[in-house]
Amino acid sequence: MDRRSFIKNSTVAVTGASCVAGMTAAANASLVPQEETKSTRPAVIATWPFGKPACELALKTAKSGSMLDGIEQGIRIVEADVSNSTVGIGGAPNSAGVVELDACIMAGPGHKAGSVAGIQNIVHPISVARRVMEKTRHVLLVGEGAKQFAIAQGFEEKELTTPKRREEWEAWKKKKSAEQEKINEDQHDTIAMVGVDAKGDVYGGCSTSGLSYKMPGRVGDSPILGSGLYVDNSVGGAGATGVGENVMRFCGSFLIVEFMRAGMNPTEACEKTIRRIAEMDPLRIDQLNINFVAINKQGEMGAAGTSKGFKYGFAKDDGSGVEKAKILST
Ligand code: SD4
Repeated sequence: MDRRSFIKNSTVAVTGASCVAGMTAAANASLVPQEETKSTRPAVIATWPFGKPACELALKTAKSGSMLDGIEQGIRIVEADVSNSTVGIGGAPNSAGVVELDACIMAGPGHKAGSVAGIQNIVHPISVARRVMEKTRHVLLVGEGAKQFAIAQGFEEKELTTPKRREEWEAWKKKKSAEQEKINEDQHDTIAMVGVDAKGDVYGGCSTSGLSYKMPGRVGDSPILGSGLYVDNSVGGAGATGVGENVMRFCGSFLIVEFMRAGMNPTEACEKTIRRIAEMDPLRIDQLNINFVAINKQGEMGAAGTSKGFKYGFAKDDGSGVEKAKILST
């Protein structure tokens, strides 16, 4: 059986089966003849069109150095862009007018990870997450502790709420009524990026200011491993953007990686995960606001989402670009 029919058959076997059956298929993952897949490594994929320049830099950095550096450097471009209202400096503040950032990074080799949540006044939370991974024996630092760690590591403190965002927040506060007090769920654009290097090692990172005007202290899926990002060096990686509450209750990125382990290609695994979430959640699929990107160890990439207009950026040896993701509405 060639790999294509093998995967098709595996997919049919998993589709419609219970989680337990899915995990049994996952346990049989070693049966997937992965060496038959044409490798397209190195390759990088990231959420949203702003992911394209980030992926281009990641690929270039990976080719001359390491994919881990590439992921960090790529995400830093987006964090530093003040015109981007959803990541890093210039990100939308919480309901109290304060920018609180979340980020995480994962390295496939050694299954290492670092993460920060609700960090204030630091422009590059992805780099702080990397320091947590490399310089501490912990995985996740939050709030003031994360900020103090960053300062001790030499990061500069900076005001992250730009005058434009302050103006928008003031306008939001003025007109907020009971109805409008709910968080703005349309304003969401996290960067989640996963890449595989020429050797087949998998890395990923994720960075966001979270949902705009969120409650102070609210943390979404982005810094939570298995939710906003997950990497398994024997399979691949996945990342999320959208309403974190609808991802983190289901370990969305972890589930995608498990479906890839069971033989699905990245797009099929993203789609299957969204359908699994939709089966369990009372919201309709088109109300979930969840979007995923994924890559497997061979460098095949894919994406699926429920937000109209969800796109992703990518870069590989034969070019880079922005593509529309598969959108599920029913
Ligand atoms: C969050 N998932 O904090 C993030 C926000 C986001 O696209 O992805 N926006 O819930």
